[in-house]
Amino acid sequence: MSERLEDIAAAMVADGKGLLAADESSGTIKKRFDVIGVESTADSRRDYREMMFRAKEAMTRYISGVILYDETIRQKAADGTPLVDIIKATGAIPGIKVDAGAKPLAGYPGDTITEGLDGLRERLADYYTLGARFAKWRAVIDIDVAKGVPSATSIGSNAHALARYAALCQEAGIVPIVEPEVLMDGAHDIGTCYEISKATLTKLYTELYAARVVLEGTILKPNMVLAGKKSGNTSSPEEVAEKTIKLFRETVPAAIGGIAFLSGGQSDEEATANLNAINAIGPHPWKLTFSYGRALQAAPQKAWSGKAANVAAAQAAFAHRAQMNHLAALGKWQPELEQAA
Ligand code: 5MM
Repeated sequence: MSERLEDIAAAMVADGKGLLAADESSGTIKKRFDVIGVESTADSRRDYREMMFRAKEAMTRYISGVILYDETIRQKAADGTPLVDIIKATGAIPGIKVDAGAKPLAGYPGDTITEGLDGLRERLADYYTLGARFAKWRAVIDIDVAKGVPSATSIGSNAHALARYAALCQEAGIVPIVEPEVLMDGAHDIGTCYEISKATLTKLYTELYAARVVLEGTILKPNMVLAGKKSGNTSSPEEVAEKTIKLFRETVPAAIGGIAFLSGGQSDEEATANLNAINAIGPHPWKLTFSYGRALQAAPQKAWSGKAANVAAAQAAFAHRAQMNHLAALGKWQPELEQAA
């Protein structure tokens, strides 16, 4: 495969394909395993992820790349094959989460800043050797308007960190996924999500230009424009699509390599329906696909439940979700296809 950043980015958003976000840090994967009653150990995490990476239909047909966690990129399958080699054999590209998580922003209660820049140049060189050709850094922007969250300082600091990360990635021959996630956890309405997302993306691209990041060799991983979960309102896919595309047309340069959404706590089917509605009102200046964690993994996780006997059923559940999102990335999904399955 070509090693040019633009070509890697283009392959990540190839028609009808998207990314599997399997980069849960140890704390997050433990929470997921608690739900299915599985103890989180290095071996159980390996078995679970091996199950997905060996899901041939899902991986070869619908998945362009996998975002890994530091532990996983170094792990070997039960038979000794490096997990990275299993991913590569399916045609998917291995990627790596390189941020060190969102920490409280000093002086700004309720805001966070994502850490991980110190030593990043050296870590990227190591990850390149291990096979990673793209990376991910997630900034977290919460919304609590009454408390002045997010502050302009938080948006600015996170955008600046994303830009420094992105420049270091490109220096290392690695495509940066820039993920400024405006959380959907609050009680805000859809208009507030739109406004905060607009401020966030505007600042992000100002910083990326200033850092001399080559936009063609980047992927944006954004939230969709949605009402907050605690608002009690669910926006229709048509409204989500209309507002999300309006936002991107105003703030996201056409030059970038592509857009791969996070699911952010939407249900599996909601994340698929919204992606589909977004693509159905195209054509757009960018490819728009998925980079889902929870919305791709909830079903296979439940089907697997830590039992080797359930591997085939879990792989089938993963293939189904991946296929539904493949169709949504093409704007060809229909709700009836869910029932048919
Ligand atoms: C897979 O979830 C990632 C979790 O990261 P932490 O364990 O460090 O919290 C997360 O960054 C994820 O890649 C994106 O948020 C997209 O995942 P969702 O579940 O929102 O689609």
